[in-house]
Amino acid sequence: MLIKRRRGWEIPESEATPEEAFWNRREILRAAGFLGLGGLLQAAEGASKLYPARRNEKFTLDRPVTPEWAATGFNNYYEFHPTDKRAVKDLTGRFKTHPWTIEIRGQVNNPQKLDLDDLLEKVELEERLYRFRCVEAWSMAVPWTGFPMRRLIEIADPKPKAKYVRFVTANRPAEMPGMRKAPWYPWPYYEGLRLDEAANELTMLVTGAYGKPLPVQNGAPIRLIVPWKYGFKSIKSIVRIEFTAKRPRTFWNDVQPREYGFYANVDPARPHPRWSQATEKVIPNMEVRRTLPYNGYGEWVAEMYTGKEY
Ligand SMILES: Nc1nc2c(c(=O)[nH]1)N[C@H]1C(S)=C(S)[C@@H](COP(=O)(O)O)O[C@H]1N2
Ligand SMILES: [Mo]
Repeated sequence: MLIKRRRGWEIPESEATPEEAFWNRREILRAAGFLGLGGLLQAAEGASKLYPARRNEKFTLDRPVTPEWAATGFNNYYEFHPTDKRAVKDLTGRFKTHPWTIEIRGQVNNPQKLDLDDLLEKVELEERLYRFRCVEAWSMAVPWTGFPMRRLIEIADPKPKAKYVRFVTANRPAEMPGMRKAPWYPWPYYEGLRLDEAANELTMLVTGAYGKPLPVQNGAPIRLIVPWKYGFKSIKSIVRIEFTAKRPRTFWNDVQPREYGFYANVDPARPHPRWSQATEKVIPNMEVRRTLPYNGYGEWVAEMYTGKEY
């Protein structure tokens, strides 16, 4: 799948798996000038053992799962295209997701640079069905594969001073054409959560969707998913996670402070300055549904808030 997505080639998995075939193929293709394919094959081989992961049945939906073609073909990812959601998936071909390192730093006892393959051996992946609500009033429902952010917090072991977590996206203009198209944005994309929000049972670090490795357009190789908040909090392709004493700045709050707050909890009663948030259009058919407070996750998260956070 990874190969097909990245290169548009058809190589059945059975051909990529056996050790001998793998090395032969790699050498042949290298000789032909396809540098880096070995890494892709290795990534695909490792990934085939991780996906699909066991579904956690605790998280159920009140609506159908969004068709995969829609969730992977309609994306907000400004680094690839700042305006055309349908164009994003076709602009991802240069983006290298393997190998991948995540830097953990700040107010922690275990600052480190973590190789993603090593991290995925330490944690247990599971699948969860979550609703996903963009601040632009569209929504979807996706089977994400990942692990609770809480596991990463345990690995980092925050000091008492740590009160917030800051996340930063990859900064690779040569591989992310939207960054060059829209140089006025304060790249790289950055987001933040309060530490208790990051440790909430719902908060996931996601590496897969639809039982497969995450496509680049959805945030490969690793993104955040915070299902009770507007989608822009769910930052993609994370390279740095920093634990801080002070509340970090966030990308959309810096760009449009009047329109996007730090908390961004889904709230049908608080309109966006330019549109209502009372309803949402469900992709791909765009049927209208009522938006739920905390996107329907109040039972898990409402107790963290006074109701005045925005
Ligand atoms: N780095 C980065 N992360 C991002 C964005 C982005 O432009 N860049 N867009 C956000 C927004 S506005 C939404 S709605 C979701 C979209 O996720 P999806 O493409 O998987 O639906 O990603 C969020 N994470
Ligand atoms: Mo969004």
